[in-house]
Amino acid sequence: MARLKRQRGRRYCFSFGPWNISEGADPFGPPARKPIPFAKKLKMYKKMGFDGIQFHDDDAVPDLDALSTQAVGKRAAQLGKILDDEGLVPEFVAPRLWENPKTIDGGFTANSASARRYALDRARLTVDIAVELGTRNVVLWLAREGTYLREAKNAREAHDRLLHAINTILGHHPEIRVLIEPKPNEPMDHAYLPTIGHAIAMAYRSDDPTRVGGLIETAHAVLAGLDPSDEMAFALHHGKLWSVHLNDQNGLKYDQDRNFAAVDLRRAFNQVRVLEEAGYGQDGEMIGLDVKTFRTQKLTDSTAHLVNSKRFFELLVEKVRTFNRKKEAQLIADCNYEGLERMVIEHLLGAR
Ligand code: XUL
Ligand code: MN
Repeated sequence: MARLKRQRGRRYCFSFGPWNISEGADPFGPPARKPIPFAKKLKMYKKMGFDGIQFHDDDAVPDLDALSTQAVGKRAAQLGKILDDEGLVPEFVAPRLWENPKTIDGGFTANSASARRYALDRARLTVDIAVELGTRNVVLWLAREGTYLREAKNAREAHDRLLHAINTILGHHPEIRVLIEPKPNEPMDHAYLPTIGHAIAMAYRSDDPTRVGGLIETAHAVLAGLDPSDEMAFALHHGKLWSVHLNDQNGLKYDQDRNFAAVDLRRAFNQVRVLEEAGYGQDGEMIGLDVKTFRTQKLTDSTAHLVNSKRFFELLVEKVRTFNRKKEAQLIADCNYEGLERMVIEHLLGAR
């Protein structure tokens, strides 16, 4: 009972990365809006109701390839101070390994030894940045760790290399945690560690399984043909859901990063439900959003998708908390799944 009461009053903490306020470029056209400077974005977070901020390594320290390790550390420490002043919590840092010319065929799993060396160096630098900013979390979205064609890499060897990369990160700092963000495809035809099941299997093989977990993105689970709430439940079962990227996805096509709940309301309800029931957030986990606004959106309204996705989440928390659990239990006991389906849909539609 006490736990339920605590949950009722529980307030979620929301986060997003600066890349979620974007200029609207896509593979077929250049930017459609002027960029908003990073310093200005930082000032927008609190006003929009967000306390957490996510980073790629070069969001935190631009042009890091041109700087010495010491200079990178110094810049990261300066940013850490700015975040403190703004009252913002750094949630994670992720090495952006997919844009560098050295990693065009992958980083950790590249066939080229020098590309692999670069990827590991950059992962260690990401750890240094995370420590200076004040977060334990390093996220690995393994963008180009996969193949355009199946024969291009030795997949078994690639998994050895991924494990080595995870262990390298763990070994670089005793408190750092690795959060694997699985995605099955795009930009590659097939990515390694395409689902949370793969990620968690790898976590248990690592030098310190207690420091390897996952971040689940709604759209990525849908792209794998899986139900995001079941993927979350699987990670929660293992005590390994350490962050989420809530958004939505309209079927099996390019990664859309649509507003949370905007495509499939019921699927979103079930994600909120699984998080709420597990007490997600009570150990500092954040509700991260990885959403993109439409290319057509005007600059002045180009953050509405973040505020709206947060609102949709909060409205769904209310829907979860007001779902009649007694009636639900009775319908389940009676195997009356038609009744249960009607109850869910009526609840979501606000029918009386
Ligand atoms: C890519 C994706 C990334 C990661 C962070 O699909 O979701 O933005 O979340 O590197
Ligand atoms: Mn993401």
